[in-house]
Amino acid sequence: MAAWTLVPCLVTLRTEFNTLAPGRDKGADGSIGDSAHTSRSDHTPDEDSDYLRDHDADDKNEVHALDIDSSGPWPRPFGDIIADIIAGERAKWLSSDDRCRLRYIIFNRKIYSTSTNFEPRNYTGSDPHTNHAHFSSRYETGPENDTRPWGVLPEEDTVDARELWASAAKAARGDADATADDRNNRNNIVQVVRFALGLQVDAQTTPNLPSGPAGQLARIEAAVVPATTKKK
Ligand SMILES: [Ca+2]
Ligand SMILES: [Ca+2]
Ligand SMILES: [Ca+2]
Ligand SMILES: [Zn+2]
Repeated sequence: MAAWTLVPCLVTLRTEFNTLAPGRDKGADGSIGDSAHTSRSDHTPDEDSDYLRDHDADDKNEVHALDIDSSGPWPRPFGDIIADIIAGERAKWLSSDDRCRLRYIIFNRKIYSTSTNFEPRNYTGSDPHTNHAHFSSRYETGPENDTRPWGVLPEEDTVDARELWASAAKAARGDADATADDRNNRNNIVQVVRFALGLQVDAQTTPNLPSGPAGQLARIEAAVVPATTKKK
């Protein structure tokens, strides 16, 4: 059997490393190892190996290991990235309602494995794994195909409404340490509130406020719009 694929979870992991550092050195990267029928390495396509063939439930010829060159250059230390991956896998492994995807990681003379709840043990193999990290995945179909983020990439910025409001209030009060971001947040909130109340107004013009909902607008504006932007 010649054609083979890397299991989807490890494809996602590799993609995250590539996205984090598009120009990284890939000299020590690797997925497929040898295809000898006697090989027990996770780098060997499983259906090619007499030993691995029955490790999983399917007949897809899959590689269950990935090597990532450690040299980067990375935007943050490679060891920190590996530590984050280990922490994520450990949390899933110890959780009663989640499943980790890795059986073990080897990096920098240490091995972190499910058998020790991902606590480090000394790795004494001939290759100290300093120029690359090795990831071996599980053979169960669920974890093989689990392509949730690995945490290699920074999380998307999220907006906390309370933080946003506190920031806008800072600008509205004219606090000495209010920043340009605080003023932008204030202006954005004012625009959203005006839009929500159906008032088409120029930011530099004091609206001629009718009664009703506009009364609320007046109170909100009093709170968030500094006096300096109001026309006398
Ligand atoms: Ca199989
Ligand atoms: Ca499989
Ligand atoms: Ca397979
Ligand atoms: Zn390896």
